[in-house]
This record gives sequence, structure tokens and C-alpha cells, in this order.
Amino acid sequence: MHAWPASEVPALPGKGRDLQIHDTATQGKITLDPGPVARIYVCGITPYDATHIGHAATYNAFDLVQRVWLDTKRQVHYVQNVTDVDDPLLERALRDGHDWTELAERETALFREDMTALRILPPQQYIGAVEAIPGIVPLVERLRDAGAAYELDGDIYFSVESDPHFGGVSHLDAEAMRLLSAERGGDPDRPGKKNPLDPMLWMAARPGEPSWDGASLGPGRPGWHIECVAIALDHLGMGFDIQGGGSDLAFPHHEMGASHAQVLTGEFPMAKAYVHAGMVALNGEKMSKSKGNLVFVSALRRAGVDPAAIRLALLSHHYREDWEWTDAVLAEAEARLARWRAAVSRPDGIPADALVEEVRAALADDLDAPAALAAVDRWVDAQNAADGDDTTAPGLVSRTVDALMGVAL
Ligand code: 5CA
Ligand code: ZN
Repeated sequence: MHAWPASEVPALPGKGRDLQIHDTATQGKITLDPGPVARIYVCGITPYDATHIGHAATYNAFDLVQRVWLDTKRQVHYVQNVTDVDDPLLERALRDGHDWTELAERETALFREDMTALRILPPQQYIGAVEAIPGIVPLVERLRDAGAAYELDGDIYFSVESDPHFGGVSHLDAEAMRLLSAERGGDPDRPGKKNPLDPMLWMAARPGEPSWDGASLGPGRPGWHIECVAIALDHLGMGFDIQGGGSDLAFPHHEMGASHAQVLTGEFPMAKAYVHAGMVALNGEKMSKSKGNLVFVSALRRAGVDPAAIRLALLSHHYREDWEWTDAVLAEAEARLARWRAAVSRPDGIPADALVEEVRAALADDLDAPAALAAVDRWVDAQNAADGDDTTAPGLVSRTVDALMGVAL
């Protein structure tokens, strides 16, 4: 699948700092030392509805990761998936009388447009679950043949007990896992499972639903977690730097994915850091397609909102925070964008070399975007208060804000 065009990332003087990031698995901040090519996998959308502000906030967070790494003069190998066949997608297509493949294509195309408008850098590989199926089948066969998976009425389940590290990503107790599993695509109450938490690896074909050749598994379609694992292992291999997504993916998705990968390869861990963005809410509840309390990026764009203001609104909250989208958040971002643009449109200004280092330090410290915005605000205030004569300063500020935060002034 093709991704979307990359906006240019200006090179900054000097060199950025190594990223320290909060890792859900070790429950603390760690300094990543990725080597010359940093490797990151971020879970992509399930394309049955348009990109909302919650999605955009999560992809903004991982875009900052990419920008911090690029500033350290590393290359970044970024892989993202599209969950282009799944129960909610099929249900929505059926409800609306649409073809599910067309629905997925249309919403994925809109997602690409939104990401481009927000200047979120694309992954190098953008892979649909459907195109990954030929690589998924042998992985499920291997798990079954190794005794880590079992059959139940034609469906194949992964046995969570086959991974001694199971539970080590999300650190939840059994009851919390059971509840979240039921809420997020699992079937803990299905009779006959060895452990209620065991997730499906391969679902035997159901009447009226799409299915694919599963070789010795029989016709069917893959489970959710193995899709991301197959794509990540195929393109990044084990021990990659960051597995990313929203905090709603820590359990079961990233927990199960890590277990699949660890049992398949015998290596540990799948990722050096599991990084989770907070949930954006609207009217007091998590913004979600299933609840329908959504603010779409495309609707804001159609209403004439500058994508740079949307981006600044996302950046005004720390990525780990759960926060609420309101009109005031957007209005504040629009005002900030206007102030910043006015300040850099002057032919000269006060020196900005210290600002570059402040923004670098803020973002390298667990992606502290609010601190980075505050640093730019201080430069803008000083610029407005003084008669600086540094003719390179406004351009350097523009390039810094663009290179490190994707905001075009
Ligand atoms: N396709 C799967 C991942 S393999 C999926 O979760 N798709 S999604 O469309 O539901 O979400 C896409 C990304 O946005 C995920 O990383 C998810 O954690 C994140 N996300 C979803 N809702 C919100 C929200 N309200 N706030 C912040 N991030 C969110
Ligand atoms: Zn995923």
C-alpha cells in the first residue's frame, strides 16, 4: 500500500539529543540508543471512519519521535499498518450497504490526506492487513506446530501461557485483563478456551464474510494481533526500538503481539520500548468511532481551520496525558500560530541559537511538546519586546519549529 508524501524536514545546525521515552513495559523513562537506523512500528487505523483528533494526537506523538531521531542524524525505519479487514469495518460496511474494500480504501485515502495536511511524516512501509495475509499463515502454522496454539471449532487460538513474559507489557491483574479483553475485540467467555484471555490467531471462514486461503489452517482470516506482529517482524525484525500506539492498545493488542513475537522467535523483548499516547476525549468520553463522539480532522480542514493550528493544538498537550478537545484548545492554538507567524515574518530579531537547544532538550525528554511550545513562546515574547538585529533568527526559528514539530510558519 502506498503511504503519503513527506514534507521536507529542514536540517538544523548542530545535532539533536538522544531520546528518553517512557516505556510502558518497564514503567519508567529509558534512554534509547537505536544505532544508525532507528526502528519503529506504530499501529495504524482501522479505516471505517474518518481520522479524528484522537488518531491525529497519537500520530503526532510518534511523528515527534521520528523528528527527534532525524535531528540526531539517524535514519528512521518506520512501519505502520492499516487494519483493512476487521469486525468493526465489516459491520460498518454492512450497516451502510457499502462494499467493505471500498470503505477501507476511501477512509485510508482520507487518512493520507489528513496526515499530509498535518505534516506528519509517512512510514517507509505502509502495509495493509490483507496484503500481509500470505506472511501471516505460516506464522500461525508455526505457533500451532510448536504447541503454542490450539484449535477450537476450526478457529486457532494462541495460548498465552506459552510466553513466560506474558503480562509484562501492561502489568494488569487477571480481572482487569479479562474486562479489557472483552471490551477490545477478545472473547474471554467463549467456552472451550484453555485460558479466557487466549486471543484468536486465525478465524475459520464465516458465511457471508471474506476469507482467504489459509493452507493447513483452512480458509479464514487472521486475528488482529498477529497481523501487526507479522508486519513488524517482516520489515523490522525483533528487538526494534519502539512499538507505538494509543494507550488503549497496551492491552490486549501490544501485550498479545509481544507474546506472539517472543514465542515465535524465542527472543525477548520484541521492542525496546512500548510507548503509549493518552486518549483524547470529547464531552467527557474517549473519542471513539464506536461511540460516535468525534471531531474529524477533515471536517476542521473543510471548515477552513489551518492544519498548522490543529497541529499546535495537539502539541499543546503532553502525549501521555488524557485530555479533552474543546473549541478553546483550538482557539488558543490559532492565536499562538498568528503570534508566531507575526514574530518570524520580521526581517530580523533576537538570537535563536539557545531556542534551538531548548526545543531539542524538551522533545528529547519524553517528547515534552508543551515545554517546547513554551520555549518558542518566550522567544516570540522577547522578539516582540526588543529590537533585535540578528537577520538569521526568524528563519532559524521557522526551521526549528518545522523540523522538530512539523509546524509550517
Ligand atoms: N487498527 C488498530 C491498531 S492495529 C486501531 O487501533 N485502529 S484505530 O483506528 O482504532 O486507532 C488508530 C490509532 O489511534 C491507535 O494507535 C489508537 O490507539 C489511537 N486512538 C484511537 N482513539 C484515540 C483517542 N481517542 N485518543 C488518542 N488516540 C486514539
Ligand atoms: Zn496494531
